[in-house]
Amino acid sequence: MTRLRRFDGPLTRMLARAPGGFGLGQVPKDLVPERVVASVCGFCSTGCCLDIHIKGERAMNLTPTAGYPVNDGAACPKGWESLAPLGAPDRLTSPLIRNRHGELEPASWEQAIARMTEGFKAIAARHGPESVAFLSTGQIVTEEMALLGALAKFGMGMLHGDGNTRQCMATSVAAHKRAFGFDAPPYTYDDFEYSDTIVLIGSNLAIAHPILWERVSRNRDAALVVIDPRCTETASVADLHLQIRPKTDLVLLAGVARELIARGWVDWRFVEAHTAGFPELRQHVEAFRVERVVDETGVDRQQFDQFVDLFAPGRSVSLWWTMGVNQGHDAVATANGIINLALLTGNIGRPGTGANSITGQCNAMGSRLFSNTTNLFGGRDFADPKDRAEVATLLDIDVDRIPDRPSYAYDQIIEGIHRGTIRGLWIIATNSAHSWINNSELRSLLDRLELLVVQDLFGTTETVAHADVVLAAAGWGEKEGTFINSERRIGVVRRVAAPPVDAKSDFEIFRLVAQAWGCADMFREWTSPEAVFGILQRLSEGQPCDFSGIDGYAQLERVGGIQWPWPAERRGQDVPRVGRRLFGDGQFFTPDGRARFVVSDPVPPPERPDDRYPLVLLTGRGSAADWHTRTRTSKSATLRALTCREPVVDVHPNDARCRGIDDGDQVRVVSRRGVMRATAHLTPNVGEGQVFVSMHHAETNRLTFPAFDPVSRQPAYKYAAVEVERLRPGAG
Ligand SMILES: Nc1nc2c(c(=O)[nH]1)N[C@H]1C(S)=C(S)[C@@H](COP(=O)(O)OP(=O)(O)OC[C@H]3O[C@@H](n4cnc5c(=O)[nH]c(N)nc54)[C@H](O)[C@@H]3O)O[C@H]1N2
Ligand SMILES: Nc1nc2c(c(=O)[nH]1)N[C@H]1C(S)=C(S)[C@@H](COP(=O)(O)OP(=O)(O)OC[C@H]3O[C@@H](n4cnc5c(=O)[nH]c(N)nc54)[C@H](O)[C@@H]3O)O[C@H]1N2
Ligand code: SF4
Ligand SMILES: [Mo]
Repeated sequence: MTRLRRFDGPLTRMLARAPGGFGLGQVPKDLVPERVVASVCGFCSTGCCLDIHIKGERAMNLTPTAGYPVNDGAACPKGWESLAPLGAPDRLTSPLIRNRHGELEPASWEQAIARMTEGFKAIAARHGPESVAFLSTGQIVTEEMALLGALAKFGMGMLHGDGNTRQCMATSVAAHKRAFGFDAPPYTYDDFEYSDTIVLIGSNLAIAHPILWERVSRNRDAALVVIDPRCTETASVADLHLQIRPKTDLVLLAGVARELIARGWVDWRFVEAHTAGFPELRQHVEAFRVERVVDETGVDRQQFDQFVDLFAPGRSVSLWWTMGVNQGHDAVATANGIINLALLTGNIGRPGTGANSITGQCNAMGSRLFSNTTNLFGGRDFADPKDRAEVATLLDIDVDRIPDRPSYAYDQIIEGIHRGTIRGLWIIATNSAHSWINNSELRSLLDRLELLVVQDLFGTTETVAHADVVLAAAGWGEKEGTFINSERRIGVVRRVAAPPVDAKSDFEIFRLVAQAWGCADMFREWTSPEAVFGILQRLSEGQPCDFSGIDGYAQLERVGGIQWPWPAERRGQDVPRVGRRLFGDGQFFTPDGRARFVVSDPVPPPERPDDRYPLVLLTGRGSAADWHTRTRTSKSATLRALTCREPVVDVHPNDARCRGIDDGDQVRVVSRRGVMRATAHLTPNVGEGQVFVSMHHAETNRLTFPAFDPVSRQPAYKYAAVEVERLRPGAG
């Protein structure tokens, strides 16, 4: 197999050394930067690096960093437009407090923080420590989320805090822990280029991770399989597209496992030496005969056989999954079904292999390890007395300050508001009123809170509209710290611009809150992001994610980020240019070192199509230029020009015909929970009986059905029963 261009070729090295990046020879003189600062992108988890061009105090422009191991001089439209949101007119320039007339009005930091801390203290005094909670994010630097997690839980005594990572990665976390013993994505991006077979499951990589998609494109020899109910941008160029019925992946995966066992394509040496649970797997998959798979998934027999052929012994197979798997009612079982295939065929720990969950937000990986929400710092367990004692010693705090049980999950926090047990909520860097499932209900619950504090960059978000106190935050580019990307690479984010007048970094805000709460002494060592990085290194020591050998931000910057693990014994060693993967030695993080096969029977979705709501609603990313609730990407004229501003619903032509709907008609998409207006787009890219709406419209989550995976409690955004109706001209 020919290998395509690697990242450390001479051309790349030359470009990396060119002053201020590449191509500057053609740049007009007044735009030539005085200095260039490299900083990891603040949108997706790919973790590209961008060279920001600075003149005087102004960040003028950027070029993607040549030679950076992740993106080597490339960026997607969002990366290129990273600076646009910073100067947006709706940036918050000071905190706001809701006045007696119900209006948000500017306030000083002293007033806003006092209103928040006094309010939360009063609620906790009346209703106990469980009555105040926080919701955080995968979009601030690790140092900030760690400070927040320590402050809220150890300083302010909160028991419940979760984050938007629950909407995104909770399923992968649970599946990794069950199979590998730790939340450890095993791969390096290089594996895309080394694979003979690349399988993308519920991932629209071309849209959601364009720079990883580039990696796939470089591997021209691999067979690309896409498993998605829609013919996405990604699926349309696959060698094999399994256009599966939504939420039947588990049946397909079990059927493939059965067939592999029947063909004798099991890697016995690997299974015997490094796994546990094979007999249970074999027995379980017996029920998934190919006839059943064909019948339930809608994949035809020939395609099924072609798929299994691509697992032939000797081929390096990598299996990659994203939200089409994670956001389901039966998601963890499905993710473990994927891991089972990799283990069964020994496709893990070697180049071009792996059961590889691709992360979403720029720092979802940081939040999984260090937000101190469902896991205690460093992937530890709140319920384990040994783990609590360790963290107490490492942080020099009283062990009784550490809660002895994990937090409520996001949906349980919302449920707590409903029951009246949660009365104060602090939301940081997530726009729940848009992104949460079935959000009409959530919006009314936010109004029921005694005190809602929202910390954001903008005064115009759907969530800020419900706040009693708004804290004006500095954003990406205006502060520093580190992110961890999907391949476990820790990279540095730099301050390249000043925040608006009176906005403060989340780090500074958390320190002000600590001061006002009266627990600042606990954080005397947490003086700057880099000081906190040192604390996190200490917390990581001896854990699978150990990065205690990193020599500060300077080394990260010099070598293009470092993947964990990088323990103390590697301090001072050269960091290899090639990516590192886990499990090459067949040792997993379970007590006996063996990976686990995990099996369970598929469960049908809790809401099924019926006569009134006969169509299945799928939701997801709409374009490479839109980011989530668009608070940032809508601020760039370039990105706006690349996207659909108004909601569009993709409808199969056969479903449209029988409803009298033409392409471009105005329609209503209706579910049991809400209604949304949209323009109909007729396309066979959605399956018959299914429709698709992007998540970037605030109305989308009026429709979604609030089902949750029972293990990960991740919302099932990708299955709800709806109907689409043509609107008569003039009708509302
Ligand atoms: N441009 C852009 N990029 C982003 C983001 C963004 O907002 N905009 N967000 C980032 C974040 S946080 C995340 S989590 C990732 C998400 O990245 P992806 O998961 O790739 O994106 P989605 O579009 O949510 O879902 C992927 C696919 O799952 C399919 N799907 C739905 N149901 C099923 C099913 O039952 N089985 C299978 N096999 N597939 C199914 C959908 O049709 C969809 O094409 O993207 C990241 N990158
Ligand atoms: N229907 C449907 N819904 C979905 C999904 C889906 O596929 N379908 N996907 C889900 C997924 S995977 C995700 S990750 C979520 C994302 O959902 P959200 O997290 O709600 O989406 P964002 O728009 O990224 O919101 C981030 C907020 O933080 C603010 N912000 C940005 N940077 C900073 C900062 O540095 N500090 C502070 N304080 N604020 C900042 C932004 O202005 C914005 O308001 O949506 C989920 N919702
Ligand atoms: S692929 Fe992700 S990390 Fe890279 S430039 Fe685009 S948004 Fe940023
Ligand atoms: Mo996400």
